[in-house]
Amino acid sequence: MPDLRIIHTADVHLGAPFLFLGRKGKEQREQLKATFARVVDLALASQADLVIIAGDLFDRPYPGAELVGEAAYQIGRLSREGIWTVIVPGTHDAWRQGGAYDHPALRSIPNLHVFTAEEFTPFPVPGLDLAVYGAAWSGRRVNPLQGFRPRDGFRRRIGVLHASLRIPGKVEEDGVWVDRESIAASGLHYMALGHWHSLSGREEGGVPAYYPGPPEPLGMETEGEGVVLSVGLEEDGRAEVKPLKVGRRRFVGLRLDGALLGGPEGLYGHLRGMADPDLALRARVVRAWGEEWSRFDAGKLEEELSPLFFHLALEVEPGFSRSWEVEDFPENTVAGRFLRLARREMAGLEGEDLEVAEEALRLGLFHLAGGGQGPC
Ligand SMILES: [Mn+2]
Repeated sequence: MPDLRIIHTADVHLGAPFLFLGRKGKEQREQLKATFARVVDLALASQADLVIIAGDLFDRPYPGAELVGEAAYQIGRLSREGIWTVIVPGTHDAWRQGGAYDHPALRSIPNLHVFTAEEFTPFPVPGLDLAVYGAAWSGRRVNPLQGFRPRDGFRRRIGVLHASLRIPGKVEEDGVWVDRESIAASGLHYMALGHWHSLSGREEGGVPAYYPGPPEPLGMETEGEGVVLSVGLEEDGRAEVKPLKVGRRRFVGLRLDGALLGGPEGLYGHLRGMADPDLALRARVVRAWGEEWSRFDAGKLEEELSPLFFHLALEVEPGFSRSWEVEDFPENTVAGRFLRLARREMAGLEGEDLEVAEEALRLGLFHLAGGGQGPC
C-alpha cells in the first residue's frame, strides 16, 4: 500500500467552446464539468491524500462566475473530506487579479492552495510531511527547475508545473519550460506536468515526470486518452504511476483511402461499423476516384449517419471521376501536355504496370487541373 496517494490531472479546460462541434458543443462543455466531477469522485473513492491540477483547469483567465462556482463546489467536496488540492495556473487560466483564482468561491476553500508566484515556491501540505513546489505560468521563457535544490526537512517532495518539456532539436519551449536534465537533478519524488494535451512521460534520472493530458478529450488533433494519473508514493520513495480512465467521449480524425474502400457503399459500411454515440469522428476520404464516386453526395451520407455518432464530419476530397480524354485538356496547357506524354508512355504497358501508371496519371491530372488544393 502506498505511503501517499495522489490524483494528478491537468488541462481540463472547463468552458471550452467546442465551436467545431456545432450544436453538440454545449453538450461537450457540460461533459467537461461531469468528467471533472468524476475526477473528484475518483479521488474520494480512492481516499487520495492530494489532488494536483497542473494548469488550464479553466479555458480562460476570466470564466463566468457560474463556472467558477461549479469548480469550487467540486474542489470543496475534496476539502470537506480533508483532501488537499493544489493548482498551478496555466496558459489559458493564468493568474489575474479579479480572475478565476482570485474569485471568493475558490479563495474561501480551506484545503486548496493556488501557486501565484512565478518562482518555484514550496507549499508544505499540512499533515502530510510533504512539500509541493509549484510556479504559476508566466509566459516568460524560464525553467523554474534551473539550479533548483530543495532545502527543506520534508520526507516527500513533489513539483507541479504547467510547462513544455524541451527536447533539443525536437520540441522548443513556448514559455515556461523544463528539460530532462533539470528534472533528473531536481531531487523531487514526482514531477506533475500540464500543458501537453496527451498522456506522456517517463522517469528522468529516477524522477517520474508525466503529463496526464485532458481528462475529457478536447479535439481531434490531440490523442486525448481521457485519463487522470494515479500516483502512489511508496515507503522507499519510489512512485507508481497508473492512468485511470475518466473521460467519456472519443475524438478521432480519420483518413480513408477511397481507392481501397470499395466505393461509396464500402464507405457506408465502414462508417456504420464505427457507429458510437460517444464518438466524434472526422473522416476525410482521399483518392475518391472513378465513376462510382462521381455522383456521391457526402453531405447526404453525413446527415444519414450523424445520429449514430456524437458528431460526424465527412469530407470527400474532390475526386477526378470522369474518364479523361485529350480533348478535355488543350495541348498548350501543362495538364494537356502531361496527359499526352503519359498516354504515349502508357501505350506499351499492361497489367500491374498499367494500373500504376493510370494511378500516376489520375494523381497528376488531379493536381495539375487544380483539384488538389489544401493539405490532406
Ligand atoms: Mn491546455
